[in-house]
Amino acid sequence: MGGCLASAPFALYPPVHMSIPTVPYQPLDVPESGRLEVAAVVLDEMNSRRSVRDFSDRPVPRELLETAILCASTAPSGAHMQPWTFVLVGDPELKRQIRIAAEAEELENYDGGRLPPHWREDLAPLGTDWHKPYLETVPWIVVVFEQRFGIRPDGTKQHHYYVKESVGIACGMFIDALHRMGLSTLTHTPSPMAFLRTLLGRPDSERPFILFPIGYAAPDCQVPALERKDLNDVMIEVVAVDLETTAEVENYPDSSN
Ligand code: IYR
Repeated sequence: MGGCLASAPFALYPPVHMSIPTVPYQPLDVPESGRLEVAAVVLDEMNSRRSVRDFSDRPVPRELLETAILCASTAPSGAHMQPWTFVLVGDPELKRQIRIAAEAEELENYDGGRLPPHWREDLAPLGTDWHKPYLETVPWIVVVFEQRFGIRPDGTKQHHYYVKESVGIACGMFIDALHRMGLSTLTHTPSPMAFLRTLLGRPDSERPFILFPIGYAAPDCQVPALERKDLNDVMIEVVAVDLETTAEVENYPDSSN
C-alpha cells in the first residue's frame, strides 16, 4: 500500500518507470502534551457519525462534494494506482432513474425472497425495506466505482492492486470527510448493483462499489439507538502465541453476500 513516496510532485498515472524523487515528510504537528485531548476529540467526532436514511432536500454546494472526494482520494492504494472513480449525480431525472432501478432490486430482495431468512431477520430491527425515497430527496448521489484495471492513454491495460482494500479505505475516508463537513450519508449497496454501470455509462473495467446518498440530515431525523462495541470486544493485545495451546478454529463455510 502507499507509503512515504506517495506525495510525488507529478502525476503517477500512467506510472513512470523510474524512481520517484523523495520529499521530507511532515506529520501533523500535534503537541505532545495535547495528544490525548486531540485523540478524545477525534473519537467524539467520529462516534457522533451515524448512517442516515432521512434527508433534507436543502441544497449542498458542489464544492463541498468535490473537496470530500479529494479527501477520499488521499487514501493509500496498491502501488499508488488510486483505483477509484467517484461519479457525482445531482440531476433530478438521473436520481429518479437510480431510485427506480434500486427499488426494483430491493423489492426482489425484501419481498421477492432473494434475501435469505437470516439476513431478513438481522435487518428487521433496523426497519429497512425496499422503499428508497432518499435517493430522490438528497441533492447529491455519489457512486464509487472500483477500477479492476486501468487503461493507459495508448489503450493498453494497467494492472491495479489490492483494489477492494484501496477503494474500501477511500470510501471510509470519504464518509469521515462528509461527516466533518456536517453532511450525512448512507453506505448503500442496492444489491446487485450492476445497473449502476449501465445507468452511469461506466466502462467494463469498472464495478460499482458503494452508492452514497449525500445531503443534510432532516431536522427531525431519527436514527436507531445503536450501541458500539467496547474496546475489549474489538481489540486484543497479542504478546506471544503458544501454538501448542492455540484453539483450533472451526472451518465455517464461507458466507459471502
Ligand atoms: N441493500 C438493502 C439491504 C440492507 C443490507 C444491509 I447488510 C444493511 O445494513 C442495510 C440494508 C437495503 O439497502 O435496504
